[in-house]
Order: sequence, then structure tokens, then C-alpha cells
Amino acid sequence: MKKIALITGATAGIGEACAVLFAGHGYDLIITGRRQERLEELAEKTRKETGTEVKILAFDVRSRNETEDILGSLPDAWKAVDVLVNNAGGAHGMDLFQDGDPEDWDTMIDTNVKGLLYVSRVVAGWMIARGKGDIVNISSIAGKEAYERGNVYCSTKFAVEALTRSMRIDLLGEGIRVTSVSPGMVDTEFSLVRFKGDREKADGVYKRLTPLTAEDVAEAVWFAVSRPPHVNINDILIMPTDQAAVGYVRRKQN
Ligand code: NDP
Ligand code: 8X3
Repeated sequence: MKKIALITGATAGIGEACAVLFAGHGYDLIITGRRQERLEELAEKTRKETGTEVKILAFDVRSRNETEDILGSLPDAWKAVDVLVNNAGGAHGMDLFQDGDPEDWDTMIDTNVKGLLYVSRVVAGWMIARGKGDIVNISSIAGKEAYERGNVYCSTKFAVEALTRSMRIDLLGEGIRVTSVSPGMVDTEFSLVRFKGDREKADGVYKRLTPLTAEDVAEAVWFAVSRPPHVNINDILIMPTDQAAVGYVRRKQN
């Protein structure tokens, strides 16, 4: 029986790269996200390239009912999840707190915090029953530093940091390892989402510097998961060489 990795937010960026990497390491996959077509394309590609089995679950992690129903409807064999990568999430808007749009706040809190909780509660139950598993939460440098206009996004990632630590404490003795992987700037659809489709603004974030790739982050996730069973990697902070901290980036001259 192959191992199974469940990766949330696998339709793009870091989640997609994790799916490809885990398939390459012989895992079967459960891939989730809202965009069904993208999930189908990824499933097709990984099946063809690695012979892996792939289950597609298209749902919105903000809905507790949907999340519980869809995960609960998996056949028992697919509930034997070895690795959960809690990756679905993002930033919406980049305003001063006093100008922020509460709709954006709700989206970030509901996705990055509550969605992660809804998925984890179900999957942790399966892992506890089997006495083993890995939970990797994709946090961010934004979970370690507050920065101007980061307000609610930073708060959600600070929450992911707290939850990662709390999960590790609450799950102690259950055979489950819990890790957070916190990247700095990664060139994905992240900024396009944050700036609501403004391509020029999004591209400007990564202009004249070398950001991390989604694959760099996937490698960090794999590093944690591939340690021997007695080793828990608590926290990985991974930054581009061109970014020392949020707001401290080195851009090449034109
Ligand atoms: P992308 O925008 O490329 O990918 C985000 C993924 O999350 C997509 O697959 C998207 O799928 C999924 N997602 C978003 N909202 C929902 C939802 N409500 N329900 C289900 N799935 C959802 O961004 P990244 O790959 O960069 O982001 C992945 C994670 O990494 C996020 O948690 C982000 O905060 C974090 N991160 C990103 C950094 C960066 O600079 N890029 C740096 C540090 C952390 P779909 O739209 O199909 O639902
Ligand atoms: C994304 C990284 O610096 O844009 O989590 O907040 S940052």
C-alpha cells in the first residue's frame, strides 16, 4: 500500500508543487481546491508521469459543512492519510488597517485559520486512529513579523503559528508530527490574488529580484516529512537570498 498525501490548495503554487513532489516520491495523492479543472489537469499529469493514484476533492475550505461532508465521503482506504499539507490560503488586499475591507478580513480569517482547522480536525481524527501521521502547516514570514498593511493577513499567519504549536502539544503521544513551513516571497499566484487580479502590481513584487519558487517550498515540506520517525521538524523559515526580512529586499539595478 502506497502512502497518501492530502494537499489543500493544490490548484496552483506551493500546493501544486507539493503534489508533484510527493507523487515523485511515490505517494498517492488527495488534491483539493475550488478549481475543479485545474485539479483534473494536475491529476492527469501526475498519473501519467508517476503512475500515482489521485483523488480530486473540489471544495471551499471556508465551508465547514462542505469540508466535513466531502472529506467524510472518502472511501476508508483513502482516509489512511499519512501526510496532510495545510496549504490553501492567501492574502486579500493590502490596505492600512483603518482602510481595510472587512470582506477581505473575513476571507482571510475563514480560509487561512478556520479552513485549516476544519480540515485538520477531520484528518487528525483519522491519523489518531492509525497512530501516525504528519501535519505540515504552510505559515509565512508574515506569521513571524507584522508589517505595514499586513495587519489581518499577518494575524492569520500568527494564528497558524500558534495552532501549529498547540496541535503539537495536544497531539503529543498520538504518533503525529506537526511542522510549520514559513516562506518569504514565493512567485506564485499569491500576489495576483492579493492585488485582486492587478497583474502589473503583482509582477512588481518580484521585479528585479529572485524570489523563492513553489518548488523550493515543496522541498522544505518534503525535508520535514522525510526525517526519521523520532525527529519532528518544528519550524522551517525559508527566505529568498534577496529578502532579509519583510520590507528588506535587494533589487538589481536596471
Ligand atoms: P496561490 O494563490 O498560488 O495558491 C493558493 C491555493 O490556495 C490555490 O490552490 C487555491 O485554490 C487555494 N485556496 C485559496 N482559497 C481557497 C478556499 N477558500 N478553498 C479552497 N482552496 C483555496 O498561492 P501560494 O501557493 O503562494 O499560497 C499557498 C500558501 O502559501 C498560502 O497559505 C499562502 O498564505 C502561503 N504563503 C505564500 C507565500 C508567497 O509569497 N507566495 C509566502 C508565504 C506563505 P482555488 O483558488 O482553486 O480554490
Ligand atoms: C507571503 C509573504 O511577505 O508577502 O506570506 O507576507 S509576505
